[in-house]
Amino acid sequence: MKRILFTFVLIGLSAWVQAAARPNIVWIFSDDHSYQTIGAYGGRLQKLNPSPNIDRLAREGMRFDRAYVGNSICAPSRATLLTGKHSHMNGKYDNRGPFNHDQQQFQKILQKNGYQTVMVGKIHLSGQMQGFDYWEVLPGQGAYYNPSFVTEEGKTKYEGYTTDIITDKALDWLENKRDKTKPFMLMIHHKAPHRNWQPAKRHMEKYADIEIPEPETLFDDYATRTTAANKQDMTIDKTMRMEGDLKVGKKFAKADGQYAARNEWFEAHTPEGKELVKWKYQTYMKDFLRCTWAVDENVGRVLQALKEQGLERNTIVMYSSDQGFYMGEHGWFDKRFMYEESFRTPLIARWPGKIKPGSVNTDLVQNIDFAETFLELAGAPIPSDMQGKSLVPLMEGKIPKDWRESLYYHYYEYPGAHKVRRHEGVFDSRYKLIRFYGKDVPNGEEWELYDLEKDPSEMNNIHGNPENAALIKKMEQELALLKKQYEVPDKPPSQRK
Ligand SMILES: [Ca+2]
Repeated sequence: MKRILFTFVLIGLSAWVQAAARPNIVWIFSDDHSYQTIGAYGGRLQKLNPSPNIDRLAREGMRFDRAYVGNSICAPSRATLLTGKHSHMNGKYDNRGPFNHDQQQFQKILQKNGYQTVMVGKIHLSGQMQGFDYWEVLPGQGAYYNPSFVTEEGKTKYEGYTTDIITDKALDWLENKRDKTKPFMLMIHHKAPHRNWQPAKRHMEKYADIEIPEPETLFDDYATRTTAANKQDMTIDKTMRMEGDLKVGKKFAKADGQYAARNEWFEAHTPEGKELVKWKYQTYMKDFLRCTWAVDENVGRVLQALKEQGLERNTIVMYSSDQGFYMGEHGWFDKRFMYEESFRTPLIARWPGKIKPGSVNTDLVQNIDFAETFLELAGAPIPSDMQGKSLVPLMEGKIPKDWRESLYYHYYEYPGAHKVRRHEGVFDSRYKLIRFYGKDVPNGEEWELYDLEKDPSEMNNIHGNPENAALIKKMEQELALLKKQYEVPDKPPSQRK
């Protein structure tokens, strides 16, 4: 009996040592959460204290100031997250096409290397997930209230606010269902704050009497830009819907609380022209921030649970979003463009004992890097066909000498929602060269060039200035090099009619 007990203790001990040696990973991923609405990133909204828990993660960990995506739209960004590859390599170009779940994905490799893998929330890739010990995801975009979730067994509906329920499920797994002898990868994917920005009841009155600062570019006239910026369909002015987005109209006339007050005010004042745009901006921003409040509170719940379970020390917690979003900059909402607000995304990581608290990284990182980062954290092999670089050295403050100096970007969903023309481009931390191409682009191709040092808001396209000829040539060469490196096919997939 004693011997059996001794053996059990030994097995338990070795499992414990193994688990302790390799960190757990908690990956919290929201949908469309702009860095402008995260306090740790500073900017015009910081004084509203919009994200106390995410800010705490940044204080205790590292904030990445130059984190970017390769294709600024929901489903392709998620495909890149799982595969560590640009859209042209994983085949998920836009929100419409299928995702091939049979392909290589990092979580399958983690699972083979002894990690428990979990995905809860929004993934926006139809079909059965693979490589997860437990997955429970929202169908498509999912609902804000009383959502259905899909598992291998089918669909089930739950009551409550989706951001809370996603965390409930993740914490239930963490507390009650996991195998405590194994390290884990827990992916908590929020639907919020995606359009149409429906807050939790408890946050409906937040910011009610506050004037949200406007961006300087709210009334951008796109004077120096090419066709794409001039012909898009994503302005607060023309595209944002009164009822569907701003909850003003018949459907909400009999609502209570915030929506009732909003409808009453609107009927009494009926703003027009610029005043209407300003009112829409305020209303949009408040609903958006109310949604991010629930996300932030739920980040706090996860941090608290890790602490209570003694997991804080050996768990790396990362926070990011599938891309950035326009908070009225250039008069827009939505994403898609290679301009900063949608190209860039928040990225924060806390890893006690490894990441120096309060550190800031300014190297160019991209969402192709996430898969390799997870694999290195787990000590798992990294397949040579993944296209990113592990961020672990950056987190440890050991920046490799050959770290990349430019990023490749390519947006494909045209024709499509919001009418953003197809484009690709290169960014080197200072200059950004963008090539719009294809259907509805005059002469099949148009170029833009920005100097982010002199023009951080990207209001001044300098591609037409003759004195920039040498710079343009250099950036074109860099773009060609990146396309070769990432094996971008000469011919992009054909555009739908
Ligand atoms: Ca998104």
